[in-house]
Amino acid sequence: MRIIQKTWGELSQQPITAFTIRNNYGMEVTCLNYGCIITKIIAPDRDGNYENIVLGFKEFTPYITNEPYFGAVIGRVAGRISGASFELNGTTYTLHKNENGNHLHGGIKGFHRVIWDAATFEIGDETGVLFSYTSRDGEEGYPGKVDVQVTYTLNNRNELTIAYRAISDRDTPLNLTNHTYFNLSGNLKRDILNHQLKIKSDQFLELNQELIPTGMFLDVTDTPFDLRAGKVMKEGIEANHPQIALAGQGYDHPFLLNAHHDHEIILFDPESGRMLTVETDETGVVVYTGNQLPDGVDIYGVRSRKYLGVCLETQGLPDAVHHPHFPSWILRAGEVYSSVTRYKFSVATKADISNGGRNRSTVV
Ligand code: FUC
Repeated sequence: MRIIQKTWGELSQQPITAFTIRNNYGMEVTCLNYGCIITKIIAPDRDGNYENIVLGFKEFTPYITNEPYFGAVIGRVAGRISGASFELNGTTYTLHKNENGNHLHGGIKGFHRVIWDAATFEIGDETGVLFSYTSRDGEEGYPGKVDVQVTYTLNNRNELTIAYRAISDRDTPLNLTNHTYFNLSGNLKRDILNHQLKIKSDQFLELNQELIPTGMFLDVTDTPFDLRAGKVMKEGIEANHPQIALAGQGYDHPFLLNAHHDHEIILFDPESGRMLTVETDETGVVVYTGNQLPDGVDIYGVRSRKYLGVCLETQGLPDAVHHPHFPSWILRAGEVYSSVTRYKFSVATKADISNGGRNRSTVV
C-alpha cells in the first residue's frame, strides 16, 4: 500500500495537499487537507474496471466554497439547527444563519472550509491520513475549544474507515459526518435512480418545510421510506408522498438505525455490480439524493443535475438540541467524542441485496 502526496492549490498562503491512498488491489481514496474532502474513490466494478464512484471537482478552486459540500467532513454540527440558536447550561448561544434563518452544516466556515493538519501513517495492511483541527472557543458561535481528529484508513479488504474523535474544554454540541455523494455507476455514467438502497430502519424523522425534524418519528411501513428489503431509488424518489415532495422530490431524511456494524446500509448498482456496505455506531443516517444539486456545474466533465449522487450521512439525529427525546450529542467538557463509520466496497450479483449482501463475492 502507498500514499502519494501532491500539492493541489494554495489558500491563505498555505499549501493544499491531495493525498491518494492506494491499496495493493488498486483501490484508491484521494482526500484533501482542506475540509478533509474526499475528492475521489476509485473502485472496481464486477468486470474489474476501476472507476471513480464519488462526486467532486477537477480542480481545487470550486472546493473553496464547495456549495454542495462534496466529500467534506461536516461540523461542528451536521444538518440544521432551527433558528440558529440553542440553549445549553442556561446560556443561549447564537450561531450563523446560513440557510433560511437556520444554521446548516456548521455555519459559514464550518469544518468543511478550514485547513486541517495532516499526517500519513501505515500500520500493517492499513494506510491512511490523520487530520487534526482545533476549533477555537466561540467559532461560528459554538462554546468551547474543541480538538478534533478525523482518520481515513484504507485496507487491503477494500474498506475505508472514517474515525472521528474530539475533546472539548467546555460542554458543546458536536455531531460530525462525512458528506460524500456516491454514484456507483463508475465515472458518473448514469445517475443514481437505478441504484438500490437497503437500510435496517423501522423509523424515519418527519421534516417540516425547512427540512428540520418536527420531532415525530414515523413508521416506515407502507411508505417509500421502507427500505428494509431494499428499494430501487427511482421508486422512492418518484413516489407520491408528502415527505418526498417537501424535500424537492427525493430523500433528505434521517433514518433511525436498528442495527450497528451489521450491514445496516447497503447501496447497490445492479448494472456495474458495485456494492457499498456502510456500517456505523451512529444513531442514524441522513439519506440525501442530491435533490438540490445545481444544474450544469462541471463534475469531472459531467454536468451536475438532480440525483447524480446519494449521500449516506451517518450521524446523530439532526436538531437534537431542540428535541429532548432525541439522543443527545452534547459533548461534555473533558469527555471523548468517538464514532466510527466503515465503507466496504465490493461487487455482487443482482440477487445479493435481498439477502443483506451476505453472499456477496468480494473482489479481493
Ligand atoms: C444535505 C441535506 C441538505 C442540503 C445539503 C447540501 O445534508 O440535508 O438539504 O441541501 O446536504
